[in-house]
Amino acid sequence: MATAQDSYTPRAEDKFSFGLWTVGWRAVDVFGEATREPLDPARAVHELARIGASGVTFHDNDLFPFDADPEEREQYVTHFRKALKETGLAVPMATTNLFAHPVFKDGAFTANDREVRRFALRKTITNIDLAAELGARTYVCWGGREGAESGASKDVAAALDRYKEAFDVLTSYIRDQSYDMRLALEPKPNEPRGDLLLPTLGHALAFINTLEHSEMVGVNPEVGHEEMAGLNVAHGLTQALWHGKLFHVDLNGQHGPRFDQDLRFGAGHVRGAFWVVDALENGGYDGPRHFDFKPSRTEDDTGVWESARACMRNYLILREKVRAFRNDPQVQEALRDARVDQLAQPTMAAGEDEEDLRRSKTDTAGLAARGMAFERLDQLALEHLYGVQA
Ligand code: GLT
Ligand code: MN
Ligand code: MN
Repeated sequence: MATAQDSYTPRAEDKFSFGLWTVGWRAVDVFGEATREPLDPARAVHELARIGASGVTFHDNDLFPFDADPEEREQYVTHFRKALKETGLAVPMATTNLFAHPVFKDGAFTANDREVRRFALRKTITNIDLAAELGARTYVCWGGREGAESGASKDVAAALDRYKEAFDVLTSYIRDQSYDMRLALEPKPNEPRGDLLLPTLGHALAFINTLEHSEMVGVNPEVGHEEMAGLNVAHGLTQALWHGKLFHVDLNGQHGPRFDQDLRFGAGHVRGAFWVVDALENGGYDGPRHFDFKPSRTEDDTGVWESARACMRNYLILREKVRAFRNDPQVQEALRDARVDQLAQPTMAAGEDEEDLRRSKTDTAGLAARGMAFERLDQLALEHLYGVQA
């Protein structure tokens, strides 16, 4: 991997950010112990700045332990604040850990036990205050423990009522405090629960419509989570943008429907990653390019920073390829041959009504016989990706 400055060197305007929990992952998995030492958040901030990121994100308990008292908490936060000041790194987003502590074993906002739900809301509100103080404008809510393993154990309709109640409480709190902040729901189909609530972007978008301040709530799609559900991420991102709901994004890599791999961005489904970058770059998204990945368990500290750097590098490589694809005259011709431009045209002509439509004729045999020329168009995309078209 090139370490010298080249055209894949990140810049501030690329808006790359990383979660503290990503580079700080100690690689504890279901079968094995940690392979790496704990990472001091202040050191993470310095290293991220060194490799060219411009933002860092956190869960409350990435910064201070679950049981820290207010004084201890302040010490940890002060240490972090100092690193932010020294490096100029921003905090574009923050989130709450509502999944690690055993109290959340049956969920947080949708736990059957009311006391757990009240605690989860209190924990979130407390961290929203810190997020606002550090300048975060997006607050992510990943419902990792909101779900079930068995049928009767969760009254799903009641759980959705409580989920809605939680978002209504949080948005009204943010409004009351006049924080410049929006919430972003992160869907995931399963893991750690057998089945999670709001499993896909579509479920989340429909749910958001029911909220009291739905304009303050959008989505934070994660590449791997959508691919775990066998879905097309670029399509999902584009639909979220179409609804004006793409508030944030978690970029990483995944190989189809299996456990959540959280590979570095660009590893995993490479062809999907090409279209993810196209969807973001050409679909009007201007938020952070946030990486939510786990450096492989095989890696030491050096490997952690190599894989973090590679997330950004792969994004920039793919961005260059996407631009070349879109600017290629052969591609523009192939797009016309594939009649992609025609889709922008409304199906009904101006002033036309259903009677006019009924009277109009269609050459079904001619249309049926005509190929769509999609294969040539897709081959051009692949050739750009494979590096044989410049
Ligand atoms: C956790 C999860 C991620 C979420 C994070 C935010 S935490 O690591 O796997 O997908 O984005 O809570
Ligand atoms: Mn994520
Ligand atoms: Mn994930």
